[in-house]
Amino acid sequence: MVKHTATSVVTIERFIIEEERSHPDATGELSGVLYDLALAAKMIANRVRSAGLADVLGATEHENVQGEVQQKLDVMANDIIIKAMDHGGRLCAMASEEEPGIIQIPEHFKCGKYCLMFDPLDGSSNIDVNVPVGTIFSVVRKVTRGRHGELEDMLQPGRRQVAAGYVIYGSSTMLVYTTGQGVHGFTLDPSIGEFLLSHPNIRIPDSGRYLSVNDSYEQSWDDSVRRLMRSYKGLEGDRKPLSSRYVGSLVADFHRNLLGGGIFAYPANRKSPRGKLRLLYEANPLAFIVEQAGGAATDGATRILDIPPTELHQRTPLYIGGKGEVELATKMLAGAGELVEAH
Ligand code: AFP
Repeated sequence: MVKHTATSVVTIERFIIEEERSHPDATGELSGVLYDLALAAKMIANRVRSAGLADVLGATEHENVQGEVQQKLDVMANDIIIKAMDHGGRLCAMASEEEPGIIQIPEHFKCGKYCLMFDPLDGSSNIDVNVPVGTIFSVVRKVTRGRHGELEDMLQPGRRQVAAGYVIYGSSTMLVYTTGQGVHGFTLDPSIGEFLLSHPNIRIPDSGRYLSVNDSYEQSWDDSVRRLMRSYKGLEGDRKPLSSRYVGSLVADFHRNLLGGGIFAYPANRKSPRGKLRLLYEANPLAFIVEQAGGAATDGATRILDIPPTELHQRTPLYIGGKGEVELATKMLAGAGELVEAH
């Protein structure tokens, strides 16, 4: 691998190729998937950036000047990813949080050995108020034998992911990914249209700083969850209190805690007994990333990456962040009862 110095410019393409070279048996297919995703991210970033100008906010049935029906930004992001990924010959199927079933590769394109699962624009209810949103993705290897990908290929436990990442459309656009060799972050340089390596080998700090949870659900949490949150806040036990930060955009909350330390929690509650977040499109990819960065993720009873998925849009409670904070969740929620155990 080339030694990267403070002054060397490392594009995401160069980085992916160098990572591929360290695997003598790699065919380049996974590199191609990642590179196509980076391209889709640039296209989405472009739309998100001009959201206020291009009249693409919110739902609309209006036609634009080209006579095309204007779409909501999350539908646009979904279409951009599908169109960027369906023809490369590397994927055998996709699944999106925006679509009810598996997205097949059109017959006239070659099928490959990978499946892609993604949340095209997470936190999209925040777009109208200019709060960061993100794209999350997960790649697994096909396990069935036919040409097309099947449900069985998608429903693999998260520990079988071969790559996962997210893009945050914030004050700058960043793409963060892992292929199981650490977590690396790239910042989009808009002047040259390239993602450049800006955060090599991200490690989540050992001592947490932030607690990200939507406190307004407190009244419908289980008692054990309430006690856990009081411990994080230093109101019970002898822990130093964490600082509360909650954007309500998972990628933004996760990214801040990955760099600054702490925990993001979306517990089960009485209204959502399985939590809100999706196992395949949100919890699994972020769990792979956090573990690669030295952190952990659990649903309160089981390591996220060990949960056997049973359906595409399955939800799960999520506690994700630094090892110490997640261990405390596991300890305090152990045997906590049906709200937590129901995943
Ligand atoms: P939207 O895509 O509807 O904005 O939901 C975002 C999200 O899935 C995730 O990004 C947040 O962490 C979570 O929901 C926030 O949910 P609450 O509003 O219930 O706290």
